[in-house]
Amino acid sequence: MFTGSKLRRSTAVIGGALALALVGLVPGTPASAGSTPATGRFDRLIGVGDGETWGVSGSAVDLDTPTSPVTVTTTVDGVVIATTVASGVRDDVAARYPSVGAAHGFDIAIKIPAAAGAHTVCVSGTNTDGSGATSLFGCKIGHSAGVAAPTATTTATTPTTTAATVPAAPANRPATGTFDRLFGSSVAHTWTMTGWAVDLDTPSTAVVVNVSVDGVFVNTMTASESRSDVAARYPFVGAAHGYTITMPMPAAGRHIVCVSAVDTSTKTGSLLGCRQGTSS
Ligand SMILES: [Ca+2]
Ligand SMILES: [Ca+2]
Repeated sequence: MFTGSKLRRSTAVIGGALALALVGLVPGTPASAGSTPATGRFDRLIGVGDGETWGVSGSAVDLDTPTSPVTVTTTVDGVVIATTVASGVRDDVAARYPSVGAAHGFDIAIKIPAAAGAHTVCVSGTNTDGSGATSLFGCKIGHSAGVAAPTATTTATTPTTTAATVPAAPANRPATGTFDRLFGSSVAHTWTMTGWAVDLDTPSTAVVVNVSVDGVFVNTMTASESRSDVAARYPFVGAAHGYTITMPMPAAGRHIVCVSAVDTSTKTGSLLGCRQGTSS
């Protein structure tokens, strides 16, 4: 059986426009002691105004141990950059879930990546049962303006003559797209991912999309299926950019499925989204 969770969509952050599945803080009765994963929310990714740091905030709880704080890990572009304990006061959490109390918030500052462009910030929480199992709370995209080039302070001694103006090469645009749905078939015992992907630098070329489950690469395909809705919305790219990927259902339990699209020139991947599903 499959119970995909997409309880809330978050749009953008700091100029970003990627929507990702977030897992809501949902109270429930654990099937057995220690079996419930940590759950929580990645509420905000914001520039704090100093131009050097982003604020990352949300809440986390493990319903097996509702009064113990959950350890929360923040990654930027897949690299762990902060681990913190979610024990800050969140009166709204206590008001909504009196049994867990208020001490479940996190609000940290991370250094803005030096490289200009979009960066994917993800937050996950660790199960308090000691297994080390983590749950993805959500991902958001932040845009870095980059580290400014040093200002020239030397005085010009020998002015260059007739410096040729060489037009800068157009900046590469990373592949982009969506991860629309994750659904399962208990009959075929499969999971299916759908969405679309395109590289705007080469809009008539189908791009490669990669699928990972729990961080491990599992599948790849070329996104070339017809998606009339994509063509309607982005006439300049056409329709042939959809993907439908079906794979064997993973082992019983909760899993995080992520899809990325590969840039046609740089061959680097852009995260299109992550979704959680539970197989049995
Ligand atoms: Ca637990
Ligand atoms: Ca490109």
